[in-house]
Amino acid sequence: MLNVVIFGAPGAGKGTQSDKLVERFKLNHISTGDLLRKEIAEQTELGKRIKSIMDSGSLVSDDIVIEMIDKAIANDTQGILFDGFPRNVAQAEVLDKMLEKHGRKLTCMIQLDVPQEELIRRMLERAKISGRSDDNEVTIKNRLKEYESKTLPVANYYAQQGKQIKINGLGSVDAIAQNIISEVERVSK
Ligand code: B4P
Repeated sequence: MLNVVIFGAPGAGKGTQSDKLVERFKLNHISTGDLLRKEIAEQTELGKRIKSIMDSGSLVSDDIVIEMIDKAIANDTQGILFDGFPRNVAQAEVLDKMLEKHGRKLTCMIQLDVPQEELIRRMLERAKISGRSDDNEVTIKNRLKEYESKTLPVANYYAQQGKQIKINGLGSVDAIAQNIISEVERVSK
């Protein structure tokens, strides 16, 4: 069973490429960003607590996100694509333990590489249609800072395990998807 992490800076195209991978490999798509936005939209108690954190561009606390992921793994029967998780090394360590508890292990981590100017351009472009309150210049700067300091070390964590696969995230969505699909097919043989 495939268990893949898609990794990259905010705006790198994780959500966009996830749609392609899910279609190709029939995976369960677990996006922590989407799960958190759903809580906010439904105005749950949790949603009220996390809205201001997400609007500031900071990461939501590990406990909240980890509980969501644990439930998702327990309910899955088809393989999982983790999108936007893990976001720091502590989450990466917990993910390994959770997968082990369910008799699984990570297949690979796909890292989308996109230069910072392009990330900012994409998120400001998305802001025009997404209505996402975290797609504005001030929040984007903080999200990128959070990424550099807390999330980027996760890449090294997977490199040390030999699980990291770097993909150029510039170019057409379909060409990038094809590169990712070839790599996932190669490592899952
Ligand atoms: P996320 O929802 O994960 O969002 P993201 O990183 O901004 O976007 P993504 O990389 O998926 O980009 P997309 O495909 O949309 O996180 C939001 C917030 O949730 C975080 O800031 C944090 O507060 C919280 N959070 C989430 N997970 C967490 C965790 N584990 N722990 C703690 N907090 C957590 O692409 C961006 C744009 O680029 C789109 O408009 C797309 O159309 C465009 N695009 C994509 N590919 C392109 C290409 N090849 N060329 C040109 N444009 C492209």
